Amino acid sequence: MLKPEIEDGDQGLADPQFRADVLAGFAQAPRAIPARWFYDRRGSELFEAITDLPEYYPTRTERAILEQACPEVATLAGRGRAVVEFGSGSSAKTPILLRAVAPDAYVPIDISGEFLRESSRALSAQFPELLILPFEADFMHPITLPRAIAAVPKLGFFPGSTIGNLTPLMAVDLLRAMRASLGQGAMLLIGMDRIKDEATLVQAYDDAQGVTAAFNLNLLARINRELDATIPLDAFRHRAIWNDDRARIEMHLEALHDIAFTIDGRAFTMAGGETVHTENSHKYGPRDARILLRSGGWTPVAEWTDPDGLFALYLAEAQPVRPAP
Ligand code: AVI
Repeated sequence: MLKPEIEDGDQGLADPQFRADVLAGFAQAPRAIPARWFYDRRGSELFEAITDLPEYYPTRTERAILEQACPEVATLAGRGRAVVEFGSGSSAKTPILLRAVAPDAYVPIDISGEFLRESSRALSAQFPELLILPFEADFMHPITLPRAIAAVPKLGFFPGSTIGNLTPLMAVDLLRAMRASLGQGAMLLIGMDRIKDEATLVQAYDDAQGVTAAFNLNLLARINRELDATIPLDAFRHRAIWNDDRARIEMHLEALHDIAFTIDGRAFTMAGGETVHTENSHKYGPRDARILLRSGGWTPVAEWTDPDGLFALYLAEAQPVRPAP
């Protein structure tokens, strides 16, 4: 992920990429660690808890939009497609789409094989007639989908506003990769969170129960556990800030006072007030979303929102590949 990567989260060999990202992230200015490292087992549990919070409107709002929109999606997409879900995770919203579209096949793609197999098993109990082809892959780059669906037109599914966790430049790269992976004639159903008043946005990422704070701080606990680090957790606080210029919520971990610690034997210091930037969650107005889709090689064909305009779902079709000029 972009999406939850389930790992032991215990001792044992740390992922070399995790070590490299953390060491580089603490050494650079401003300090920053990629958000994908939130999702060890504890982080994934905390994210699930976030999706149930009263302040975190995106999950329940998108679910309601899907319930209303999926019959129309089925009409617009037509029969005989294969649904390909990117970063399927627990496939929580998938049954709504599968029931409406009745696809020829369902291909959940996730970077975590264990998670993928677990959720595919659960889904096949619910849809015993459906051909389910779990596919373990990093979908940030174009991928070759299973041969069994080579001749079938695809309907990509990317719910959750996970696209918002990428910078616009990376989001365009991802949309282009999806178009390359899904091929000619493909369609894409994608959720994007909308720009709205600052208070609603900040509360969604800084809830009263402190679950999002625990999710953010768990990254430091994971670094201590897996990279033999000595970061004093109680010397940090969670911050959620609306960056209006970039139309995004930023999550940071702020040092409360001057501190010194080691990570994998390397010494670091931070001054009180300094932060580590841990996540971006970009929000898109209706025009922004359509421009983003077009830049990524997709033509919007329909969009749905909730009565309060909090969240939006877009159906788009792959722009045909034209020979130059
Ligand atoms: C996974 N992603 C879409 C969530 C979001 O809203 O950006 C991650 C999240 N971070 C804090 N709360 C939720």
